[in-house]
Amino acid sequence: MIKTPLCELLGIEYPIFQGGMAWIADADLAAAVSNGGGLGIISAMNAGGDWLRDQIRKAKSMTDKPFGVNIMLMSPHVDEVAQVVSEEKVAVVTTGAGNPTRFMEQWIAAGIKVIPVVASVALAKMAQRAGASAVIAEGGESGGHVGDLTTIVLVPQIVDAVELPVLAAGGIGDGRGVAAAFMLGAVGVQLGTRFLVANECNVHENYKKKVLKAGDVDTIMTGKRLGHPVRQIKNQFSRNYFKAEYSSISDEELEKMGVGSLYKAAIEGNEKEGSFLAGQISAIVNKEQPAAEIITEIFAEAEEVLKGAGKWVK
Ligand code: TUI
Repeated sequence: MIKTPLCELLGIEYPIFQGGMAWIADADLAAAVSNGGGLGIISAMNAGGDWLRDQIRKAKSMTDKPFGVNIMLMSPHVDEVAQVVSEEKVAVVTTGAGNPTRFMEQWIAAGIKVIPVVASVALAKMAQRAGASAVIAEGGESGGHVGDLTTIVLVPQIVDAVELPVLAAGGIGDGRGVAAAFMLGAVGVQLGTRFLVANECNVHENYKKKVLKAGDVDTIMTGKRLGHPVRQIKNQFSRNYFKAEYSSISDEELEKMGVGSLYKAAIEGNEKEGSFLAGQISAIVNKEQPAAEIITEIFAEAEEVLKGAGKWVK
């Protein structure tokens, strides 16, 4: 059995979060992960407050276990969804793609545990000062909006920089990854890509197929020119976008190219025009299975790896 301080902090059985994937992580997936003993997370993405409130209430009806909401700080509705999570008193709020400190006092006053996703030591320290309960150190192997540093480099630096529990994210897809994260000083992990192919995940079947089929070099990073680097699976859209970044088109036109592309991927399954955000670990994600089984399988593997971790020590 693997137990860490994160389990006690949140009242969860396994120290694992499901990443808050925009247009993908809804109440069905979050409840399945929480019922499986991890922490399920609903993504507030670019949605409005009413949609989020419905999803939170739906998840509450599907599980008695704690779950979280991920707030994407670049969302045009960020103020509204920040208010909704306070009113609904969700157990945990994770944040991404920005600095959450201006909202943290409000969330903490509502009894919410705030766990920001950070891609740098500076933001981790800021989160600690603002009252975070833990931080998620996410390396650039992950899907979606990514920072510069890799997980293996970022996690130990964040562990050294803060006194909070640290979760590792980015490039983790099985028990070996979990064991490695623990070796770096993390006490928990967050996985997105592996949960994307869970049976309970409502993302379009074509999206799941793309992740299941992807090989080692099948993701690409786009968006650097506009300052929002994003990792996604190579296809017609991402290749064209990548090329456009190095052409003479204006920033405005480039920005326009990306609008609606994640919706096209996640909801419509449009293989050519969609933006299929996924992590580099897609290459080892090869089967669709229930969320609860993903969790038990990963932790059985991690336990084996960790038990054997001393084998080279003579
Ligand atoms: O946020 C994520 N992953 C995401 S957000 C997203 S939606 C989106 N789509 C297109 C473009 C941009 C966003 C899809 N995937 N992960 C957590 C994360 N946060 N990774 C990197 C960061 C980050 C980066 C810069 C956090 C803060 C930051 O700057 C902080 C500051 O000082 O403002």
